[in-house]
Amino acid sequence: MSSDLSPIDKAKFISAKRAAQFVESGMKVGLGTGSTAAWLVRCLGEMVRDDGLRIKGVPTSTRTAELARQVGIEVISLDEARWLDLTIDGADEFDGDLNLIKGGGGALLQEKIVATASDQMIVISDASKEVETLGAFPLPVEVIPFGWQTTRALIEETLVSMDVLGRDTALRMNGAVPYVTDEGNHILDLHLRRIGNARQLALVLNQMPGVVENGLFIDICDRVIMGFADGRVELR
Ligand code: ABF
Repeated sequence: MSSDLSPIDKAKFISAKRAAQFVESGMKVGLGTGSTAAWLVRCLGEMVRDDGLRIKGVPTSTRTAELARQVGIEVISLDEARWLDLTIDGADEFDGDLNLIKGGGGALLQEKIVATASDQMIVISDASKEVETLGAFPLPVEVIPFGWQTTRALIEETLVSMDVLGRDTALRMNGAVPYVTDEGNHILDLHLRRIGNARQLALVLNQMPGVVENGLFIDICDRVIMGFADGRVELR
């Protein structure tokens, strides 16, 4: 790890390095998306190169697939793997029940599919992701392009009856054009500020026609490894 890393990058690296110790040869491993997960992929690549680690990696985005191949990890599809021993991924927020908000990186759909097809999911993060109550981070919701504005209006109507503080929604942009996910969908970011009942909101959102998936990961994460720039880790 180069010494000129920022404190937050050091913290992310420390959490990723500790999580990599849970990976053993022969495992099929879900590889997350985002800057923290990128540190994990690099750590595993080093273990493949220097320690003879033998794993098969299932990426959760095209950019993770590219990085995994670059560092020498054998990449297979989820369907080739069928089931995974372990998925390690980042998060945007986690609460005391280890429920998560994910999707800031735009990969929530593949991340949730891969994480739920795993015996265990470990989240790696710096300390800034730990929250009392989910919601300060805008909740990503993946919607199909067809009728997305109608879907957005339906979501806003539904939010009126939900236990949330904020109700603003925004189409995620990529510069001047709407952001497009690996599956060709759009993302609506819900600025809810505080989510009183994440479990209920996750169910309601996914009942709505036009909604593909939402960034609330309820009862999926088994363990969080939080890293600190001074080298410490805390497990949750
Ligand atoms: C990904 O990692 C996303 O679900 C989440 O939004 C992101 C966190 O990004 P970072 O690790 O760069 O803080 O799993």
